[in-house]
This record gives sequence, C-alpha cells and structure tokens, in this order.
Amino acid sequence: MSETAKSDLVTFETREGVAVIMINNPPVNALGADVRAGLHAAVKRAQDDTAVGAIVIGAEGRSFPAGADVREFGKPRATPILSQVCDLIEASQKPVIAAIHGTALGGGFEIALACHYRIAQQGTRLGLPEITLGVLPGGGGTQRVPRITGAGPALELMMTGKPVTAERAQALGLIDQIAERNVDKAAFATARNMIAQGTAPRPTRDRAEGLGDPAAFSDAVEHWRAQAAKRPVPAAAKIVDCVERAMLLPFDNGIAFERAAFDECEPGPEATALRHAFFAERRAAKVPELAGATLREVHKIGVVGAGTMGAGIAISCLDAGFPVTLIERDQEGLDRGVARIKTNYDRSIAKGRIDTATGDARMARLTGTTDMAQLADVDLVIEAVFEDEQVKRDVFAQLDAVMRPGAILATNTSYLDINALAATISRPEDVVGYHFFSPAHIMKLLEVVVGDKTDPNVVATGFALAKKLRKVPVRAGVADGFIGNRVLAAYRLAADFMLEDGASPAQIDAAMRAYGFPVGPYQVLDMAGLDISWARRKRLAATRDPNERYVAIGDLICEQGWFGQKAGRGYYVHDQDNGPIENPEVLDIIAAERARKGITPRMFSREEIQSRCLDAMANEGARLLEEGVALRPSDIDVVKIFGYGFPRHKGGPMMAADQRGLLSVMNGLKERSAEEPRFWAPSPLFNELIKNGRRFSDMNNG
Ligand code: 3H9
Repeated sequence: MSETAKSDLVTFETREGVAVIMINNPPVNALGADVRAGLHAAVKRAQDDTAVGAIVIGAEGRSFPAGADVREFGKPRATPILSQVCDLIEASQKPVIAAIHGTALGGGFEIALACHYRIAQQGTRLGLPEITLGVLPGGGGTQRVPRITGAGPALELMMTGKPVTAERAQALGLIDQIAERNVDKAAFATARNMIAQGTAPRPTRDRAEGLGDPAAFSDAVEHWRAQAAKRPVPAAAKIVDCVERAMLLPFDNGIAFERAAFDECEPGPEATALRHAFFAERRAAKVPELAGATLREVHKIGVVGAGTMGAGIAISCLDAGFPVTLIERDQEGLDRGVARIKTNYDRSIAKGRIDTATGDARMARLTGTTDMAQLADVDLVIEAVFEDEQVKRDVFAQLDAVMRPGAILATNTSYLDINALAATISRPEDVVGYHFFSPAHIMKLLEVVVGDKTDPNVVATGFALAKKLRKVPVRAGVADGFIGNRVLAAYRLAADFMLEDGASPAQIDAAMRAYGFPVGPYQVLDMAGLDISWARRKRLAATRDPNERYVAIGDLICEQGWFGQKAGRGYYVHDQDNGPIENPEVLDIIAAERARKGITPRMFSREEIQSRCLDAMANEGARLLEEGVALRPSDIDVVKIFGYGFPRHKGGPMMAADQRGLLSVMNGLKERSAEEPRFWAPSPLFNELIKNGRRFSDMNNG
C-alpha cells in the first residue's frame, strides 16, 4: 500500500513496511520552518503507524539538506526547531536510516547523525560548515559527532568547516555504508532487512566509542582551544566548549549547552556579517544583463602578455579545461611565461595537489606563440599587457585585425578607461574588462567591467565564464580603478593623511591588522611594488586639482628607488634574516614633509586610525553607488573581501558602515571635512538613507 502526504516539501510513502520520507525543497533542500514541520510530522506519523517497521529519510534533487535555511537566521525561529526534529528522529522506536547524497552539510548532516544508520552515495560530501557563518552546529552536532569520533576529528570538522568525503566519513564511523549506485534503493533494502531481522534502533546519544580515551579527548580540546583563541569569530571558542561538554555532561545537558551557545552567536555582529558575505557572493552573480541573454560560445581562449598576470590568467583558463594560446612580443618573454606556467604545475604536482597526468594535460592545452595571427580562431582574448594606454591600444588594433567576428576582446586593465579603448577599434560592443587579481590563478575575485557599448551578451558570457574559472565575478562600471581600486585609493589616502599628520606606517598597519586585515596598507604597498601606484599618480598629476591635499611621501620614497619588497626597501626594510622592520629613512622623509608643510604631528589611537580608514572606504563606496559604477552595496563588499583582504567577519566596508551606524559614519566624515573638504565630504547617499531610516543593506535587494 502506498500513499503520499499533502506537504510538497516532505513526502511520505509506505512500501513493504518501510516509511520512506523524502525532503523536497530545491535547490539545496534547506531545512526551513515548513521542511522541519513536515519532517517532524512525517516521522511522528511513521511512529504511530503500526504497519511501519523502519523508516528511511532521504532527499529529492541534487542533495541531502545542505543545512538550516540561513535566510531564517537572525529572526525568531518557528518550532519545531532543528534539535527537536533531531530528538524525535533519534527517539524513534523503529530504526531510522538516512539515505544521503550530494552535500549533507550543517543541519542536514545533523539530521543524518540523529538517524540510527547512515548510508551515503559514493561522491557525497559531508560537513559542519557552521563556523563559516559565525555559528556552531545547533542541531546536536557538537554532542553527537564526538560520541562517535572522539574530540579530535569532531573538532577538525567543526573548526575548519571543510566537508569530508563519504570514504573519510566512513573511516571516522560517521557513515555506516557507501552505496555505489542508488542510495535510496540501498537504504530501502537495508530497512527491509532490519525489519526482517528485528534490528533495534541505535541512538547516537547512547554511543560512547568516541569517549573511551578521556586523556586524548581533553588533549584535542586543549589543542583546539588554543587555535580558537586566535580566531576572530566567537563561535570558534564556543564550539570547543560544546565539544568538551560532550564528555563532561549528560547528553540532554550538552544539547542545552549547545543551544545556548548557538543562540548567543547567531545574532552577533560576526555571524551577521558572515551571513551577509555568503549571500552577497551569490547576489553579485545576478546582473541585469543575464535576463534574456544569449551566451557567446567560448571554447578556446587567447591570452596576450605572458608576465605574472598573463601567466596567472592562462593557468586559470587551463585549469578550467580551456585550450589557451599565449602570446608574447618576443620569444624570450614567451619562454619565460611558459616556464612560469610549467613551474606552477610542477609545484602543484610536487605538493600532491594534482597528479602528473593532470599537469601534463594542462600543459598540453597551452600553445605559446609570438604570432598574433594565431588568435584568428579563438573565441575570447584576455589582454594582460603592460598597464599603458598606448601599449593597450596597439594590442587592441592588432586583435581587431586578426580576431574573428563575434569573438570577445577582454582587457585586464586595473584602471584605464575601457570606453576610450573600445572606441579605438571597429567593434566596441565586443570589448569588456576582466580585472583579475594577482596571483590570478588563486585570487577569486573577477571584476567584469562593462563599457557603454558592451553587448549585454558579452557581459553575460563573462559571468558564465567566471563560474567556469571558479571566480567570484562582480559587475563594475567604467571608472578610474573600477570598484576595488577606487575604494583602495580612498583607503590609502586616508592612511596617507594620517601619516603626514603624525602616525607611522607601522602604526597604521598594526591598527588595520588589529581590525582583521591580514596585512596593513603599507605592507601591501611594499608587497605589490610602490612603483605601480607611483605610475598612476604620475598619470593623474596633470588633471589633479592643485587645491587638493597631496601627500608626496610615496613619491619621495620611490625617488630613492625604494620600490618595496622587490627592491629590499620600501616603507619597511626587508631583511632576509630578521623580517621586515620599519624603514628609519622613511620616517625621516615623513618628518621632513611634516616640517615642510608646517604640520605639528599628533597622536592617533588605533580606533581613530581604523575609523578614518573605514569611513573613507564606505564614503567612496557610496560615491560608486551614486555614480552607478557598483550595482549594489553588497557588490562592493564582495570586491573588498575577495580581492583586498577585507575581513570577511566584518562583512565588507558597506556592511561594516551599517553595523557602525550610518549616522555615526556620516558625522565622522563631516567632522573631518574641514581638513580636506572634497575627500571627506559625505556622499549625499548617507543623508538620503538616514532620513528614510534605511541602511546600505536595504539597497541590496535584487
Ligand atoms: C546550519 O545548518 C546551522 C545548524 O547547525 C543549526 C540550526 C539551528 N540556506 O551556493 P549555490 C541557496 S548553518 C538558504 O549557488 P552551489 C543559495 O543562496 C548552514 N539558502 O549553489 C542559492 O540561492 P540563489 C550550514 C541556501 O551548487 C542557492 O541555494 N550549511 C543555503 O554552488 C544555490 O546555492 C552551509 O553553510 C542555505 N543553507 O553550492 C551550506 N545554501 O540561487 C551553505 C544554499 O537564490 N551552502 N542556499 O542565489 C553551500 O555551501 C552551497 O550552497 C552548496 C551548493 C555547497 C550547498
């Protein structure tokens, strides 16, 4: 006899004494309120049905639930909450079998852990990534996993947030069986066997194999407690505390402890910012050009310029399976570029990241040449030559002459005017900016820069290609520096003003590291090479307003030939043995500049350094929104998080401004307006939002 329940999200069917409960909530079967209610009701129904001898819980579509529905976080949660559903499943008097496929993550994995037996389809990945969202497993994961695996593997799962393979999960005891083919069929067969053999339920709460070695358990706890102390997200320490309680407390008390810890983390600023970052990344991929777009075919890619950027871009394309034609002006430069790519693959092979056959196959897809005519049959060229307008124009003229009609011409410029460049060739509609970040095969961000004439299909193709390259694409309009470098320039200027007014480079760097950046702005300059921003300042010198405050310290350092790390000297002296130390001669240059301008140096607190830098970034972001260069505030956040080291747990500069309060940010900007009116003048967007009781996050819809 077979019947199907009313709920669409959770279906119930009985077959040969087995209740088959299927979750059906595309795309990832997130465990929202209705799914939880449906699951709870279905399990209860199976309990009450005397014809049912065993229960299978599985999921339709691409995956077993990938977690709680994160959209419900930060709001009051409807009952039954996840741990209630898990408790009901675990308390079942009939054996419950989880049939798992896809990515069983977070609450999804916790549902499986509450079942009595777990069968995973080959290829399944299982994990507890809650920490990446600033929370902890709140459906009993912190109590059930250690009971099976001990504290070490449990904490590794929860503290790294990285999913493991079904094989690894089986080795840890978290999975009982791997199904090579159809997991639902395998689970059904197991359920029938269990009924036939009268197999008893096996509640995870009663398992203790992971608790057998208290000394090892507490060693692992202490190890991870020390790690947690270095993490900026409070959930890290809470996870360790919860896992420790699995050993110390009865199960129900451990669950209560976990719940309290979860409830404390969930509304916190870090968790709020991390959730924002999660959705911001996905939202950035939604751009107006996608509607009704016909994607252009991209099968073969050309990369012009075999320097660091070009080689990195080529690797990215080769990794994604594309044949790549790499072009350089002369054979020597080409050989260097090809060698760079080969070294990258040799290193990946040596480190075991890829096998030799994969490395060889990727190299085999690479064709190096100095002959532009070889680009006649490619579908897309990414130009990554020297950042000089005339050089780029020359390359574009050559590309225009050889490329087939309908092929895409992408430029990897970081600052130059794409409209002006496009206007120099016969097909401006095929021109787009792909702004990669160095090292291009590692950094996730890709700014897709849309010119006035760029065909929407070319933009849409850029977004589709970014996905294949495993990049995080963000749409940007044409502006000097697009989104990322415009905000960076404001950040650096705010820092430079402080440098001249009394702070030191090391002090500013330390303050921004304390905020959460991996390195401070002057460390970044030393790493990237001071000559790059110097060239830009020289380029802009002719159009600079003479009344603007100009800090010449960077120029004076460059005039000494101190271009940073590569020159052994920049803001820091890069000593091989002792690491970087502050460059005393730079401090002399700064002191001389202060004296020349008649500035009496003053103290800056860490908080003031941070708030000046953050306010400047948010203000520049607001200007980019006004100018239409950025589509939405969260896109700016994505750019800064993925391309510029902005701490993810602060959510990006626009989210951080929301959290600090827009009124307070605007007042801070106004207070400083007397110092440098143009730079510090608050964007009118602040006033507009504040007077309507809105925040940047209210502009993120769509
Ligand atoms: C948790 O479980 C807490 C519990 O312990 C305790 C609770 C009390 N919720 O990424 P994609 C959406 S915390 C809501 O593009 P993919 C996503 O926004 C949770 N929505 O696909 C997107 O929507 P749209 C622990 C979610 O194939 C669509 O699904 N779990 C959720 O590249 C497709 O997503 C996690 O942290 C969610 N949980 O990757 C897992 N997940 O189309 C988070 C996805 O409107 N999720 N969406 O833009 C992931 O890591 C990836 O989505 C996954 C698929 C690997 C599953």
